[in-house]
Amino acid sequence: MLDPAELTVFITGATSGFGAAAARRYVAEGAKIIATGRRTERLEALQAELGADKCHIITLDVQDRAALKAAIAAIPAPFANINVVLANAGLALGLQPAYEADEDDWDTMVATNINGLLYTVRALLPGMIERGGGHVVTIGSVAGDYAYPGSGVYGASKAFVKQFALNLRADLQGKNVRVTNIEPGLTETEFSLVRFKGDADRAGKPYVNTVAMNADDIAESIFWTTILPRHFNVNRLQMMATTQAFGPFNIYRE
Ligand code: NDP
Ligand code: 8X3
Repeated sequence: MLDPAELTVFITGATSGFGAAAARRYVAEGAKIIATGRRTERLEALQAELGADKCHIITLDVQDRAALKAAIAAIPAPFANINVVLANAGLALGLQPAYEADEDDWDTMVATNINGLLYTVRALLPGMIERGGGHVVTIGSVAGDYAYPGSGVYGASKAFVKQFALNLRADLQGKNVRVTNIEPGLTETEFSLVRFKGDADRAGKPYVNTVAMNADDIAESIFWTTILPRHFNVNRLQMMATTQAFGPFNIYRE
């Protein structure tokens, strides 16, 4: 296993959910992290909790390619040797069928889940290759593997992430950079609150009378893939709550 103390992890979406849980997990094991997201107060609270020697923070919207590049160029020396990128920032908006969906929601999901992830990975990969290797972890979803009504552009964006991660593997052969796409199912975070735009009643429904996964479960899986011996690459890791499974194919009848 790799020594986590040798890892410097750049995390997008560290203000909540998987990203915040991963930040805590890595620092608990001795790694350094660069925590990013749009909500500065949350980043500051995370840094106060984890310590400025272990947690550098950058207020960042992944949709802003120029800002992302400038922020990465300005990372202070103790945090500059990034060898893990956790491209986690993302969101679902709405659950309407495609013929009723809000096109602005589509734009935001594409700009964040696809473009933001691409900008993040593109900006950080050359440095990792130059320094001799590293690991890109992308956050996909079961929604990128299976269709469900209302998944629409969200699920399609996660299918994009999955294929991009696999294509990266092909490009990075011989560069000592690993790539893993993590594909979780139902996990209780702020995801649903964001999807339903702050409607807490609606957002809580997916988690009622069942047991979902939690952010620490996913952080543990992310962490595990990145400390495996260097010769070993987990390409894709799909996980669900034990309570979640598959429905039958659905046949419409008049
Ligand atoms: P949360 O809503 O709890 O966290 C999402 C994070 O993404 C926040 O830190 C948010 O930070 C950040 N983010 C959103 N938009 C931007 C942006 N434009 N720029 C920078 N950061 C942004 O949800 P999760 O932790 O659950 O989601 C994390 C990832 O996991 C997402 O990609 C999601 O699609 C995926 N996922 C979630 C599942 C679930 O059931 N929870 C299952 C499968 C995948 P801020 O608002 O401060 O910018
Ligand atoms: C989030 C999981 O099933 O809500 O990616 O789309 S799901």
